[in-house]
Amino acid sequence: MERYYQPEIECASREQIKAWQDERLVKQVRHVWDNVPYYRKKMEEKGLTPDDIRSSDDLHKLPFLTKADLRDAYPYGLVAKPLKECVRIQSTSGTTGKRVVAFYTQHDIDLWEDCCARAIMAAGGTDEDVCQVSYGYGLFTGGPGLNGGSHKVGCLTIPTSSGNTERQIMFIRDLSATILCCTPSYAAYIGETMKEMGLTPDQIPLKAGIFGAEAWSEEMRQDIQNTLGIKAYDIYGLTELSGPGVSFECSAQTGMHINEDHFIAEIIDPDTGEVLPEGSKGELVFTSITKEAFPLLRYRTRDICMLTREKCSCGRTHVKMCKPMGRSDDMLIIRGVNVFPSQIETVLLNHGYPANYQIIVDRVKNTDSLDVQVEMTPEMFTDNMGEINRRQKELVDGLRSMLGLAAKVTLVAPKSIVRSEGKAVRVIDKRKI
Ligand code: DLL
Repeated sequence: MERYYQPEIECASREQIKAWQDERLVKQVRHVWDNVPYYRKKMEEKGLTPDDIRSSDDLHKLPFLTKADLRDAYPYGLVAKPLKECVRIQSTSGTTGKRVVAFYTQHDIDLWEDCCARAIMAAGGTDEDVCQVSYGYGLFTGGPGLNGGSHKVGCLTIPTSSGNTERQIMFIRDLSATILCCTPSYAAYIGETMKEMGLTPDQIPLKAGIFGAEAWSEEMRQDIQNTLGIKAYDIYGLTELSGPGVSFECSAQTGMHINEDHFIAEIIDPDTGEVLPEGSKGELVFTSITKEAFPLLRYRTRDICMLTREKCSCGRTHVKMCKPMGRSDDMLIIRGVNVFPSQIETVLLNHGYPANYQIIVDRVKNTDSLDVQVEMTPEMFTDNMGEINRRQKELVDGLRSMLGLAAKVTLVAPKSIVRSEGKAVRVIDKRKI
């Protein structure tokens, strides 16, 4: 039996959804115009005033927002409520330049948690369930979002956060966790560890998993489902728009319903910015129509995706997005952490290395690995292993503080990294996703 957290919204008629979007967009544009000088200027540059936006049909007239805007406006330039009314920030990984800091009022948190509650109930969750949240807690949105959703559903919530896999397994077994929330790669790792411990799927009380924050394939879904003996559901979101729960999978497991009463989705051509017809593959753009503190209009996610309004067997009427099929920028997601190659380059250059390096990403035993190979300058070059180890460790520490991630660093001899005649190939991503 399909379960809904807010059936009257999740299964509303298309006309009703459009009416909500029309009304909320008009109100949101006015709110942003009145309270965010940064966006007002962008609208003025296009010759727009709030009167030009009369319904969601006018959305295409509005300017886009990008990560570069978030950077320019960092930290408060896009905040639309007095800080006194904001109660929380969440943030992506990375240092100031690339860091996204999103602000929330209590109302924003409430709606975000509703979205996560919808995802948990779509995965079959009820107040009888024990939900273990093994996404990271803290600045990352995964832990806090699913934690809030789990409370709203009334599940007994186990906030383990990520890491300490044996303890995760102990709690799953001792407290009979029925729902697991974490990244798909961590779910696979937990599954693998259970297998090594000699546990079979029928000895594991879990029945469902809600996995997202990174790309994962259908093959990986099958693998996790078989090892843990569960149904594995996808969940999507980004910090800029609140976090997990922008969209989520239902029992059909054929794409994620976007919470259209809170977000309007568009697909655009990433090169021209032109809005593409339904069913086309392009860059996903979102407008948040209910957020108070950090309302983003036409935010370019850089995720490449497709939308479909085909009728879904679950009864929900909200548009579905497919699994993101890649990105239109160079961002890598490694163990759930967003990494830009330029951040790695900054660390290398700050330590006196040349820009001759290669970043090799792989997935070994379901865990992502990051290997950075860097050329030494002729002056640095030495066969003293102690000195090389010291230098490597210095870079590992530098990368850890920049990215919040453990990387392996290998120093190589001058001129040993192949030079390219065109664009340098800086990143080799060997993961098969
Ligand atoms: O990853 C929020 C989240 C937490 C989603 C927990 C789901 C579960 P960010 O760290 O800001 O937020 O990263 C956002 O991650 O633009 C996508 O490229 C990628 N992403 C998120 N969910 C999925 C998914 C969180 N289900 C960026 N499949 C997004 C593929 C995903 N990629």
